[in-house]
Amino acid sequence: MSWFRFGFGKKDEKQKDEATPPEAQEAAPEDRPEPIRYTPDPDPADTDVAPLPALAPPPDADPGVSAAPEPPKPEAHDTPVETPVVRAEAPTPESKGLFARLASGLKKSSSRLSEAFTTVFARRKLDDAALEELEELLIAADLGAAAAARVTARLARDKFDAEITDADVREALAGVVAETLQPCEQPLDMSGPAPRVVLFVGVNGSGKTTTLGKIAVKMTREGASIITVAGDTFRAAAVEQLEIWSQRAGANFMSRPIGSDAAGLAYDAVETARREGADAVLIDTAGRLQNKAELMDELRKIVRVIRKMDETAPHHVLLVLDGTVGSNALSQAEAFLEACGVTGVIMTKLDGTAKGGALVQVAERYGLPIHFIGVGEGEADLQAFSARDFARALAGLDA
Ligand SMILES: Nc1nc2c(ncn2[C@@H]2O[C@H](COP(=O)(O)OP(=O)(O)OP(=O)(O)O)[C@@H](O)[C@H]2O)c(=O)[nH]1
Ligand SMILES: [Mg+2]
Repeated sequence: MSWFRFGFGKKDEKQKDEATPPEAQEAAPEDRPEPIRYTPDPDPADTDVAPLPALAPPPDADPGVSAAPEPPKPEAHDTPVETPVVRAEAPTPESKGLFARLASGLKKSSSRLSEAFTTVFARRKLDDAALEELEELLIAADLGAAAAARVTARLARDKFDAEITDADVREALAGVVAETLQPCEQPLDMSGPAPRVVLFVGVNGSGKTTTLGKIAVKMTREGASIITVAGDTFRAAAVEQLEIWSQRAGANFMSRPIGSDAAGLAYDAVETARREGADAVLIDTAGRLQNKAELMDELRKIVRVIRKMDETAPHHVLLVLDGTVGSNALSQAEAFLEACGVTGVIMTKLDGTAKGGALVQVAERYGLPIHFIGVGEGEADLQAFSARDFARALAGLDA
């Protein structure tokens, strides 16, 4: 079963109009994610960033810092470029295996809750004291005050003064969580004029590079031509890590020597992708704590510089959140949203965390699209986000 659906092989009327410079093209509204985006002012100080001549190597070439130059392929722009549409599939019976994976991943979260439910509701009617205790418990499980209050309100409405079971609480919890997350369940839409530019941001170690690698693998398997960009120019190991993922994916890979300007590399990559007719550019960035102003400024610069090449880009700014950090995810979302206009969220490490409930708080406060969740380190461990599955797994219920 494919995790993504690409629209290859069909002419898309939203494709690039060759008569219009890409800079002047407007993405159709439906091509854009939710309009939760920060629009930095153009900064003339950045005009010194010059396009560099590096070219993407062919997919089967050994990816490297300076790929052997290839002649440009103007024909890629003369004929309609097939547009990839990366969408999550609707949950089907075949996705049961995936649910089992998520459920076992979220077991720590769900068993923490279920132990608590058992304690609170053993031999007890649903009275005010029990409701209060339950609410505290849900808050402690990183669900946030608002969602916790809705769960208890629902139980109070349906079951007040009655004997209630564990299952009643779980169903109420799953229902509220699914409703909260439902509007955020959105596929990563890669339709629109190529190349689509995707920036991966987040704090140190949240899973950016791994997630980018997983997505690159899925996309290239569906036939997309991808350029991966080692925008973490601080650490050699980070460059190497992405290069390995890119080889695995058969994606073109671009990097620059350690210490180089990440924004310049990003600009170069977008220019290369346009020249080469690549479908998408996936740009990794260095991890940065959300309270480090200088580093957050570097992200702003990357976005500004990319916009000089294509004012509609980056088309997605994906915030990669580590599912084990709990409520700290909120301040991360706030800071990255302000700095670089996050358009969507991916939560990783949901395999084995007791803090998975934090996703509910992020959804509640910021309403950002949630595209995927990470449930392991391997390339298959990336799931299209399903609000219902997440909610049921969190509540310890079957699919
Ligand atoms: N269990 C688990 N581990 C993950 C997941 N995603 C990433 N990891 C691991 O988390 C660690 C950090 O992942 P990276 O992809 O290097 O994180 P990063 O955000 O790029 O890190 P920096 O570049 O240092 O900021 C690695 O060991 C990954 O294998 C996941 O969904 N589940
Ligand atoms: Mg990294």
